[in-house]
Amino acid sequence: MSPFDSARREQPRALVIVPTYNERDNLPLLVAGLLQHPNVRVLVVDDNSPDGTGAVADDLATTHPGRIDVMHRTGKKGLGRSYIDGMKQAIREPIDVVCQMDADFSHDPARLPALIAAARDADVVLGSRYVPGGAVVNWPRRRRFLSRFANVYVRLITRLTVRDCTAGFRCWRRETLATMPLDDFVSDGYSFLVEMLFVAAQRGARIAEVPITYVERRVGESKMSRAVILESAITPWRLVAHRGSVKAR
Ligand SMILES: Nc1nc2c(ncn2[C@@H]2O[C@H](COP(=O)(O)OP(=O)(O)O)[C@@H](O)[C@H]2O)c(=O)[nH]1
Ligand SMILES: [Mg+2]
Repeated sequence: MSPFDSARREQPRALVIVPTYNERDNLPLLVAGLLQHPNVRVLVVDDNSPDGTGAVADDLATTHPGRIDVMHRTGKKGLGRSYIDGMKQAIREPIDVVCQMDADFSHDPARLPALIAAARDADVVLGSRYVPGGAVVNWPRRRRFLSRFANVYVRLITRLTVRDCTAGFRCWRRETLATMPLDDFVSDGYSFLVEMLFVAAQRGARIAEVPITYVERRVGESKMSRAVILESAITPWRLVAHRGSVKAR
């Protein structure tokens, strides 16, 4: 065995969950970027995208046997449910860390190793826009403001101390994720991300942030909606109201 082989083996084994809805043009490039890294596998969770992303994912799975899995769901049931279903499968796999990221290149696959490396000393790692070195590119002023405001709002109400509570690029130690009450999460979208982080913090998880540059998608459409924003406004209050039950679980 060459030293190179053993170095490869020492890299943590990662499974990256990528939820997709109409990401046909983005997915092949994203997968190519992710598979550059050793010991990385991908789980695509597709909500029966009308644009045929599911079939594109199946083709990728055939081209890269053992490295891509595809979970087909029956319709658009939301980002939160997709992540939960993906995570339930992921925690049963022989891996060290479970990562989550968007399919639209807002999260650069080249940053994945930095998140995985930080999980050596943390239970959850966030790819953060709002720590020194982090940045947002191509967001209109309104979207920038909304995200900044959301973070101040969430931090004030929940007392979370991380800078980017709505970060969607994350890496979990598998054991940490396995102890999370996945069936109890009820929210979707950004709220889901905040809810998971809140519960992890309540349970004493060590949370780290590594800087990322978040780039707004160039291809396809955002699924951000008014309902998503409304849910995000209510969720922090709901979380603190039920704080006790979270801890006890
Ligand atoms: N499976 C699944 N994926 C979704 C759903 N909604 C959004 N996504 C995916 O979640 C990621 C983030 O969504 P996006 O629309 O870019 O939201 P934004 O970045 O907040 O504007 C992308 O990979 C989407 O394809 C959904 O209902 N189901
Ligand atoms: Mg996006």
